[in-house]
Amino acid sequence: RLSETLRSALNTQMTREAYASQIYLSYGSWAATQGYDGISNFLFRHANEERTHMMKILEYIIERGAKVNVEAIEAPPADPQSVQDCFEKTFAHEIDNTNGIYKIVKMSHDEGDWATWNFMQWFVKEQTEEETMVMNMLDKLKIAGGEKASGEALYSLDRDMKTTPDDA
Ligand code: OFO
Repeated sequence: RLSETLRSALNTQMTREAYASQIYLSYGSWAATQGYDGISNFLFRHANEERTHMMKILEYIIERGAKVNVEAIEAPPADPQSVQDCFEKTFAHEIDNTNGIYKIVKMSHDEGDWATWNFMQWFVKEQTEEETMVMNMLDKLKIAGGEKASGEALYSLDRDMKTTPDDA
């Protein structure tokens, strides 16, 4: 049976995934307002992916016969200042989320709850992919000129991101 400590940690992580979705929604809206439709489209698609992470944890808690508490979701941070700032903040957020995941992995290991430990391995892999995804976005932006990227370079980066797969 799921211990209360782990149930509560998983519940918190579930809410963090919902918060992640809000961040991507908010940054995606910002990007759309700035005219970056491709980046916006990418961020919106990713917001949906974060919701699926939230559901995955929610379903696991229920599957283990424990109670889910749907909590209030913190408001997303202020709008980014630039595309570079947007990608950097997204990266910092993913690192943060990875740390949250690792904490639960460690807790389940310490408790010898191997079902939860095993369940969390999917998230460990997913976080590596998400960090790589944002690093790739930052690399592409660097090639385009980073903070000094020309309108033309940003235009083609934006166009490319419309079709960039979520796990690219
Ligand atoms: Fe759910 O992985 Fe990003 O935050």
